[in-house]
Amino acid sequence: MPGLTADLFTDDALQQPPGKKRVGEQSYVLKGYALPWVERLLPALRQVLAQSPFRQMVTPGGFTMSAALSSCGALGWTTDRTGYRYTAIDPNSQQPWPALPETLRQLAVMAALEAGFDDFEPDACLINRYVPGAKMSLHQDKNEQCYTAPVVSVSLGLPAVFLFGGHTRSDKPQKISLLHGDVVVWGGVDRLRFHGVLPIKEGVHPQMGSQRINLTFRMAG
Ligand SMILES: O=C(O)CCC(=O)C(=O)O
Repeated sequence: MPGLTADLFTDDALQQPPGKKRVGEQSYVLKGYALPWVERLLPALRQVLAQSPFRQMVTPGGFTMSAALSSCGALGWTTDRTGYRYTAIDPNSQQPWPALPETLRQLAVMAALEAGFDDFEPDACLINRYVPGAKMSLHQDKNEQCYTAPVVSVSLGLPAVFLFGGHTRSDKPQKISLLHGDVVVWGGVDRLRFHGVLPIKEGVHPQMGSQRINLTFRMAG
């Protein structure tokens, strides 16, 4: 239904009111926060992806993740049959991951500050690409060396329903609607909350096409 898709993404729909919504004791959704950065961010992202293209990774349990992944920064997150971990080397290219572009770093630092976290210096940016149908199961981010720094997550492209759970897998998650340019920051007492993404619905975003890209910044080392 191409007509319907186009209607959903008129320019009006992109004019989201900026706002800060608290979704946990130390967790915020910053509506539209990344919109002013997008023009600078996309060329930087393209360069990163030319160096370390998206690939689908396999979990230790042998499942191929539906989201395709890449990374930039000193450390990149990877998974294979031997486990989840951060590495300094891209296992595909056997070269260091691309450097974290300054624009991306600045966006992450400013968003963290906006959510009340000073001194955020990300050394890892995981880049997830979701095509319609792709999802991310509920999980905790636990491969980082310490949990004092927040997680900063930037959404681009197709809308998503972000699941923001509690500290146990069985806690009923909040369903948070995320649009192009929204940023979620969680840290402090919320740092280890379970989170995930429901399957992405079919659609075409005017700037990003038929995909959702999520950038997740962390202090991993
Ligand atoms: O795509 C998202 O919004 C969340 C990504 C995520 O959960 C992760 O990378 O750990």
